[in-house]
Amino acid sequence: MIAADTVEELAGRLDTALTSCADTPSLAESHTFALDDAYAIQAALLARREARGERVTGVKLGFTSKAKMAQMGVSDVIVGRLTDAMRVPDGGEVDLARFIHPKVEPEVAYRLSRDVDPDDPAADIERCVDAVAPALEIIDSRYRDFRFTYEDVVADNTSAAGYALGAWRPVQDVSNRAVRLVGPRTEAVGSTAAILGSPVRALHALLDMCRRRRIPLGAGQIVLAGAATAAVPLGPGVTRCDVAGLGSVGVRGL
Ligand code: OOG
Ligand code: MG
Repeated sequence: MIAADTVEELAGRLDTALTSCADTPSLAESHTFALDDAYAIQAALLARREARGERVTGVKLGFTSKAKMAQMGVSDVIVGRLTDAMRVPDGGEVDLARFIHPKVEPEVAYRLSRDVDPDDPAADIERCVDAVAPALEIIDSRYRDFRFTYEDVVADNTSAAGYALGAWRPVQDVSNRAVRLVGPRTEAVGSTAAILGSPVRALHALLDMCRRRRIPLGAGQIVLAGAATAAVPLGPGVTRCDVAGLGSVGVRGL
């Protein structure tokens, strides 16, 4: 492990990039750190945000698509935290000036209706979710040109920057649903099958990660299961995500 003051220094660098909307070079350019360190930096970054009054609202998975894993040369998902400050109402405005170089991803969200006990080997995460919704995730790497190592992106709270949720539906099988992301100048088409074969697998991967990383999963929290297509730049105008049979959700970049 790197020293505790180095964890704080690196979290501080990312926090400054976040709050001043100014990118920072990859931490790996100047420091050698391992995955455990990266999650410690992420936790320190979250602690700073919570000290400013932000409240954790859920968790997100990243690299749940084979394409993204292959691109990063990894075989494991990453987990980050969502806060109330990141929430954008469905159809709500997003001030693009708050971000460095925002991109948007079409996702599926689950809602936890019960606490998940990470120490219970028989915990059944599927029974702890009661609703599912189409979602948009805004990612905004704090690193220059979105260039980062696997450890870098974990430290940077997995590029999490914003999210919007469509209407909640009763929990149902959402595997292999067509997904469309439509923006003023972009369109991406995919399937929920890109999310680990089926978004429900993301729930199981999440429980495994949360056990390993001691991340609590509580009733009322939301889970973003991961992107169904490649991310596209978020620009001015309306960007919507449609998930077949689930409905849609949109945000308006300003
Ligand atoms: C990391 C975040 C990836 C996803 O859904 O795969 C992610 C990044 O690509 O910047 O959120
Ligand atoms: Mg995502």
